[in-house]
Amino acid sequence: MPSATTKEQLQETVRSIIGAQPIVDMHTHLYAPSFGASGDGSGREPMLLRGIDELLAYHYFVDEVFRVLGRDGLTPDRFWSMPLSERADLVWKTLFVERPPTSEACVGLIDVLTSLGLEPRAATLEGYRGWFAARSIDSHVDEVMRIANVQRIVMTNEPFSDVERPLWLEHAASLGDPRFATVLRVDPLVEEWGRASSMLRQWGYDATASESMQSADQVRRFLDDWIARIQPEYLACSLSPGFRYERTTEGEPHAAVTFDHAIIPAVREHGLPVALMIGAKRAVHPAMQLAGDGLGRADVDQLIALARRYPDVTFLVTMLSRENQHELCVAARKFANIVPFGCWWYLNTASQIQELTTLRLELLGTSFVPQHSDARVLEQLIYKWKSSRKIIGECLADRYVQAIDAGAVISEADIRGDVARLLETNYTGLVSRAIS
Ligand code: HDL
Ligand code: ZN
Repeated sequence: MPSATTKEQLQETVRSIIGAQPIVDMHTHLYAPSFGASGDGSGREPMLLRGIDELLAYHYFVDEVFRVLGRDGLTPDRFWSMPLSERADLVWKTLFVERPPTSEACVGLIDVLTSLGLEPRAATLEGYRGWFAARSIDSHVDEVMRIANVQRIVMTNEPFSDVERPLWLEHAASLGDPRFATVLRVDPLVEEWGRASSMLRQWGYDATASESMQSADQVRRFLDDWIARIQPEYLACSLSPGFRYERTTEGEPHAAVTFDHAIIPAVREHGLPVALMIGAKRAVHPAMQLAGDGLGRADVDQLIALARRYPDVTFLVTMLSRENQHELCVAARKFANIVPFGCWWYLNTASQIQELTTLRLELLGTSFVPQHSDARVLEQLIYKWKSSRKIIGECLADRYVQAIDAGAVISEADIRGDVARLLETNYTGLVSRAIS
């Protein structure tokens, strides 16, 4: 067993190396300021959310404020009838003034405030509002990325969004920002074909409501058009727990037609990975809006069927159910084109990041992407990455202690190589073709 000092020295070395490693954050809901930002005075609906009101309006806090007030008269209708500032005031009072922060999101917000040099226990939000309002957007983005040590923010770009689509159709040339990368997110094509086919027809793609091969050709044309328009690093699709790719007794699932005859041919031609985000049960409580999504355990055999059929396509995969994680790791051991990524959403908590990262290191070595922030509000990058770096570093150091105990010799260069793989090149190596 390495001596205590060796173990402490090793942990400190990992902490220092992982802290210095610039992050490529491969999945966020952040946008370049050119898309329109909170408080930019444009009057447009902001895409880049920032500042104290948006931080407190985060849908994680919606769930949590209803945990406290939901049985004492607060209803979704009443909550959503409030303006943003009133919702933020209610969250602050309920979750931060009347009780200490304990949840992941609450502790994270405190970390954001203190990391920005702000006193974390003000009675009201006025002081914070003034501070954020005084920050110029572009330099604030730079400052937050510097504090979080994030070198590139990968967006989630949605052609089926009525807010985002017009920006691309009318202002594509002005949207580019070297700090941000694009992703083509196409959930409706696979899981909401009725809505998707109707929108496709409005846009001039001859897609019929029935899930026919002819529609697949039109979906392929749609994908080619948007890949050319936004130059994505990968194509992404979130899938419900009931996602089926394999043929059933009722015939071939729609998802199979769309994957086999549109999505896979498109990503093959453009050299893109596909990110599958599996297990979100949308709108289990619709009145909660974005806070209304739940989760369910998915069938990993459906993913395996895709990976087995398309060994030349890389599937970046994150699953939302904790119960799917071990199966996903074993599937990734069988199929090198399955690359697990991130501790997604309800798994992005200290205990789950620790459990998932240890499981993945034990079964996959360093051949996965341990984390993405999923940040929706700019300043969340600070707490999400500070927490994840700490835990991923601790898990990695524990593996090194086991290896040294077995007789391995591990150098600083070895550690730097592993950390760069985990936090940068395992992802950038997959998308380099897309961004060359
Ligand atoms: O579908 C997704 O990309 C999820 O991350 C959802 O956006 C979810 O609402 C979320 O923000 N999770 O962190
Ligand atoms: Zn997300």
